[in-house]
Amino acid sequence: MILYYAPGGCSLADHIALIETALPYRLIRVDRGKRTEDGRDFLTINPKGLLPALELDDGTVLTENLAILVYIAHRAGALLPENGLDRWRALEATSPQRPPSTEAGRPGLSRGGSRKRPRAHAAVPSATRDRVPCG
Ligand SMILES: N[C@@H](CCC(=O)N[C@@H](CS)C(=O)NCC(=O)O)C(=O)O
Repeated sequence: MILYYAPGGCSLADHIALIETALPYRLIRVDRGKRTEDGRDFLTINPKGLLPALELDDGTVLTENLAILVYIAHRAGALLPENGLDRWRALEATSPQRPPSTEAGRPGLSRGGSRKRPRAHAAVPSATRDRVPCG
């Protein structure tokens, strides 16, 4: 799988989920001009132009953070309980995630990331935190 990401954006949640589940993946960074680090027009990958996007091994591209997070959890059989209130609480906790920059009223893909949200940052297990280059 390939996670298209930008530093400090909502793709960080998917990156953490990939690390936590130990599924194989690689990262491709997308810049503000919607160009991938390997020189492609990101709009050919996600015509909505938004991150995150997850490219599956067969080339299918999933978009929308919640869908991607549930896909990763389903694929790994981890992170999201199958039944019970814990399942709905996990989705409840996931839904409001958004880039810190939009919380401040500015558009996404800006810098700052989890440094502006020390409590959220602290909630990420340190072993995972140390491996995330985009937070
Ligand atoms: N509904 C989308 C929203 C994604 C979104 O807003 N992504 C931001 C980064 S966190 C983005 O790509 N912004 C770039 C832009 O607005 O051009 C989702 O949940 O995945």
